[in-house]
Amino acid sequence: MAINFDPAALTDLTVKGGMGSDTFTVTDTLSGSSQRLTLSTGSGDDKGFVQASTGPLTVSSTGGADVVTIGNAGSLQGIKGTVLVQNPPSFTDLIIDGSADTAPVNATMAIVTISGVQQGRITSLTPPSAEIDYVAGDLNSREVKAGQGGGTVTNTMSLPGSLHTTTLDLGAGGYTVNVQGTAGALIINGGSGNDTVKVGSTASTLDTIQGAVTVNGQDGFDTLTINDQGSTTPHVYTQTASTFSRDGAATITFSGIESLQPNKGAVRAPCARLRGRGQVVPAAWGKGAANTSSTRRCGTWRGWTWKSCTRSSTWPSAAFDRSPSCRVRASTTCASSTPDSTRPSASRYAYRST
Ligand SMILES: [Ca+2]
Ligand SMILES: [Ca+2]
Repeated sequence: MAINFDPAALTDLTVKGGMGSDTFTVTDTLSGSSQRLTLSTGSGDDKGFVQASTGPLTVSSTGGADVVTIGNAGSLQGIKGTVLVQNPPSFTDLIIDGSADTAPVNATMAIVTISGVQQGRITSLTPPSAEIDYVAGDLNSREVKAGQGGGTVTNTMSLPGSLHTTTLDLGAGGYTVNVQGTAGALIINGGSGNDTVKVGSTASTLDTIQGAVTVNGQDGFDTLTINDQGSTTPHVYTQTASTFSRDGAATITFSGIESLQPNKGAVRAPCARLRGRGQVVPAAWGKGAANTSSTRRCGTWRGWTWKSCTRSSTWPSAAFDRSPSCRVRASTTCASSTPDSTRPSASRYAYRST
């Protein structure tokens, strides 16, 4: 049964769904800039389709694993009023589908803090009068399908949380994607266009890349540029045929890339074992009693910062983190910061500090 009303007579309008798993389609909203339409989907696992908005729209939920799709047959041009998606008790999968739009875009996907709440904000995929906003902690995932006109998409931050993935599908358009920061996983599917993906902060470091980044270039000629040349702290870099990683930053995984351009900052050599496996222990260290866990020593020698360990032959030992960063664990206490003349009776490990 239809409920008819005069939109001009309403200050705002709230529609509350029931407990079942329902489907809601919003073909338009109220038209005043302060006339908010609020759709609360109820506690079921609901589906919401937002095809158009003229005034502000909130799609909320009282629970359930909802899926909210914004777009009308792949176009976001009908979204002229800002849409806010939230689901305080649970999580929503948000799909933003502009795959059929043909105009070039210069879009930004950001996460901003408003009154202490992390809120996502996507601008310029829609007409300029609208944003697509969401409460970051209320989303299970977000998927953005960009249009065929190409352009630029800047991702200043992705959803927080290791399980909360952001997927950006570039489709047929040729795009430049700037990945300036990630908190959770970000997957970029390049589609058939010729795409350029640049990973790194505005200061050209990977410090802000804390969620795994996956770049699938797919078809076309795709370029992946990794910018860490702004890093002044020496780092350990590891590159394989499909990954690039740096200590203190999340791994970048790639496929279908025709041009890979990694720009490294100051480089530090990875861990090395000074004794055993053919490594030479400096004679200056002399002979002495075995180190024990309570007498770990630290020192420097020829540009290496080293740490002596217990007699244990285990490597890695509890004192060391054998990751490429080779950080000495905080729980390890140095008995001395001066060169140690004690003979390393068992194992002595080091990393080159510069
Ligand atoms: Ca719901
Ligand atoms: Ca591509």
